[in-house]
Amino acid sequence: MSKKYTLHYFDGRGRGELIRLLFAMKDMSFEDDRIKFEDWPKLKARTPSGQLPYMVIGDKAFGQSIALARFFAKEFGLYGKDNLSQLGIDEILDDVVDFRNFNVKIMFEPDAEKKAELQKKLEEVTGPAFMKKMGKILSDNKTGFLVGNACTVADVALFDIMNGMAMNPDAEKTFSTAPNVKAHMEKIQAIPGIKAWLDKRPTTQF
Ligand SMILES: N[C@@H](CCC(=O)N[C@@H](CS)C(=O)NCC(=O)O)C(=O)O
Repeated sequence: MSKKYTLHYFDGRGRGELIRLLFAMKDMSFEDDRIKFEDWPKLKARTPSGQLPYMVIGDKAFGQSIALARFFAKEFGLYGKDNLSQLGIDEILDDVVDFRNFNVKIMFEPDAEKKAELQKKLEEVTGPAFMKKMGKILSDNKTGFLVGNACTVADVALFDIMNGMAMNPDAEKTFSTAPNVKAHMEKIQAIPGIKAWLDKRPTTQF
């Protein structure tokens, strides 16, 4: 890991934060390029998939946040010990992506009526199902981590989305349904590298 790393993302946590958290956890340095919305149209065509985040590693650019997170998890020893552990980790990464996509869909829904319907579904179905599944994985695994007996990229990904959720006004209600998911969030945020990043990262809207 002696190459230069530059993460290009908007000035927000969003789909870029998991990568930042992995670097922070391992106290690794990277350049954190935060692109302004007004500059995005002219930069879009120059990115690997016309979307952010992407990352330049050495002299090569790569897109897709989860592919990048998985790569750094492997580099940093945060991707489990065997294929079965990695399957468990990948399942959780996909669950987190699905849950994030549902939230993003609500955020960008222009029709007020459809937006309210989706919000109701989030509160009554999708959110509780996600919390229930994560809570069950944690209670079945019994180590305080999602997979195996050490922190993996799955724990950091769940932490990232829960940390965002904790900023919502109704967070306590959400966490009351899965206290072990809240305890997990608190455990991951106390990891020294993560805590140091949370204390110094810029405050952003998303
Ligand atoms: N699957 C992609 C999705 C990337 C994505 O949706 N990026 C959004 C920001 S979070 C974006 O670039 N939006 C601007 C655009 O599409 O022009 C990933 O995980 O990297």
